Amino acid sequence: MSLRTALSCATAIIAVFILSACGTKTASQEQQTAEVKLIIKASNYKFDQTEYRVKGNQPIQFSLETTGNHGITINELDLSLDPTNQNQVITPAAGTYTFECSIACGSGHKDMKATLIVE
Ligand SMILES: [Cu+2]
Repeated sequence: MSLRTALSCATAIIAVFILSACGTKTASQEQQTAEVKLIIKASNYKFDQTEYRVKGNQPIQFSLETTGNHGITINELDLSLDPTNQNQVITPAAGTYTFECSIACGSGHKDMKATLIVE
């Protein structure tokens, strides 16, 4: 085995360890609680605010409280909430994220839009 091969093997092994460490972290986040919470309420056919503000770079528990079949997806943040999955903890990066209802819920669906501002 050449030195180069040995090094790439070692790199691969280290990468596996790092990935499994990340996996452990994700598992603990699946408890889905954090001290900082943002509750987004959805109903037919609006969100309770047009603009939500949070301080970023900390774990935030996003909670969807919904009357009716509504959801939120923000792909950039890997955030996805719906009536069957109402809580998710993420550590969002600063930015402005517009989102809309992710479920084809009815006649007012297209009006269900809001903005998340992460400071
Ligand atoms: Cu909808």
